[in-house]
Amino acid sequence: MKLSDYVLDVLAQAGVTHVFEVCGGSLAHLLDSFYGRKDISTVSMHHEMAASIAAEGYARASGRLGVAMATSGPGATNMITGIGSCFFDSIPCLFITGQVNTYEFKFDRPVRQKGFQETDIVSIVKPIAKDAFLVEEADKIKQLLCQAIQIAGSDRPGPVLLDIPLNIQRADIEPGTLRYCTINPLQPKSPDEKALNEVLEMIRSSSRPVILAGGGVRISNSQDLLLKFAQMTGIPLVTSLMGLDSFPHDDPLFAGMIGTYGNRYANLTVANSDLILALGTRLDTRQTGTKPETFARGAKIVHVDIDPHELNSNIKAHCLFNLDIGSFLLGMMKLMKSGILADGGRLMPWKKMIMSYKTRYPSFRMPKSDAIDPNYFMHILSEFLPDDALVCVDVGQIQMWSAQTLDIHGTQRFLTQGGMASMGSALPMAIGASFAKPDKVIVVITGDGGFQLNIQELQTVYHHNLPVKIILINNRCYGMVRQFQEQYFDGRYQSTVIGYSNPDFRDVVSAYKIPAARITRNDEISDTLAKLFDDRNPAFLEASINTDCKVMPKLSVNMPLEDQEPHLHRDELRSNMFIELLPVPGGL
Ligand SMILES: Cc1ncc(C[n+]2csc(CCOP(=O)(O)OP(=O)(O)O)c2C)c(N)n1
Repeated sequence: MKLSDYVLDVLAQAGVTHVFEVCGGSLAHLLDSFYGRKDISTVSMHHEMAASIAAEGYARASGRLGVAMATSGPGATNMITGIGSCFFDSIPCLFITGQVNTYEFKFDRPVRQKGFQETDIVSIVKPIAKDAFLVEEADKIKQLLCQAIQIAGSDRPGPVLLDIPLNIQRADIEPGTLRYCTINPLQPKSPDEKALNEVLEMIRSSSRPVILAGGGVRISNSQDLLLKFAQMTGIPLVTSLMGLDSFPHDDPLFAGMIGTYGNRYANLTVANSDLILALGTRLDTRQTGTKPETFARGAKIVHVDIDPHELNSNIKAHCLFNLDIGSFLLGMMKLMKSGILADGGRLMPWKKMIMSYKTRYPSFRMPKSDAIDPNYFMHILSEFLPDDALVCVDVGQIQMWSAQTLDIHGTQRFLTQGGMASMGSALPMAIGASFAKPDKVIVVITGDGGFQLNIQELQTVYHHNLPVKIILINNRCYGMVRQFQEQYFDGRYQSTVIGYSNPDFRDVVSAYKIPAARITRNDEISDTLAKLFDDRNPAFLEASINTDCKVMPKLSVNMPLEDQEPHLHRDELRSNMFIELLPVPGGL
């Protein structure tokens, strides 16, 4: 059979239903193999960056392998952003690039290029992929394909790239006789019972414990176990940005998102804890503050991560588990069967304190003027979001306003890029998510800057009539960088306001035949959102806000997690603390 047909057979067997691509000569045979197939189809995008991120969105939304394809040269290099994002955020994706015929390769010759668009994509992506292979011989396809799929999904997931030259794509193969590789996926390690018992002891003797849930919880599909564990132990829980949708926000144990732009109540909770169970989180400086030694100074830390290199990397923990989160939680719950952890009210004072943080420092306040307040907008949006909506969030201030205030509950998801944090990622991510979960309403939250990076994908939304609701928060600038310039560059808004402009988005969106509305006042939010979610058709809403809106609270460089801007009066901050304040604000 033709090798390109075989590739699609294997992908379909692996559960892949859609492949996101932009066509090109070097992809010709692979694309031709889709013709007439019912079990697997293409989604033709309008930029390979968007195709790569759509595959990422498909994988994030479904937990299944995401696949994108692009032609050699510019097609391949345009996919780098999505590949890197999957690497940093541990998303299982396979990227297939077409390549010039092997007999057109330059190999070791000291020329820059031989075949048209010949580009060594394998070497280019190796530092940001779990692995990358060039299929040089047809009879290796079975082995390499199976290896690529397994590597992408196993252990700590991530992207793998397969570069398939044209003459290999069209080769005739006999799959039954091909070499096959047997990779033994890492057997889940069983937790060391003695170490788990130590953790139990630590929990029992702790009076201010907190669980910190990261992206690893969802990646290991452990969100249900986590809920059970939290409820069994009664331990309050905060999340990182990546872990935001790993726990229902309407559960009384939920205490917000921590970090530079985290909720003040979440940061205070972590700062004052005496025990942190950090699950599937890197504890990077956006979570801990730039001086890790100031982070949760009074706490013992138990750190669980599937990747041994992440343990003791930024923060030194007291107890380390190189484990899948599910194995850790199951191990703990097995020990707890004997009922030793019944909370019995011991944690009540701690929970009351967390409640008082929440009441005093809420994630939004009632606006005092007509102008749309972005946190208030997110609060109202939560009321209208369907219980199973998938929210895809772009990068910038809008990412932080959404994360601070949206109430994620039910089977809602919050999908956003953490490590790569590429502007323009939300719309293609929503397209991928929509194909993975066709029965769900997908919501895009984007800024005016980010929207323009992949605005062409409105055509993909229109073409497939996807139930994608796009919400654009328009501050007419690159707000996140502008805020930075206001703080650190005396308000010199070079390239964020100066030199920046955007079009009338309603006109642009209408040209793609998607209905578009615009609001400017808080009192318009509810009615417009009600209309937006009235049906399952694509729709667009622009909410215009003031250019100088800021994301607050914010943790500045060198400051300890509890001391965000706007700074609390010293006495007020002290009244919130169980542990000693640092002598000078931010200084050590
Ligand atoms: C591809 C890319 N280029 C540049 C950046 C740097 N960057 C981060 S946030 C941001 C501003 C985003 O502006 P906008 O989309 O309007 O959202 P806002 O911050 O105003 O809410 C920029 C330029 C980035 N993250 N990604």
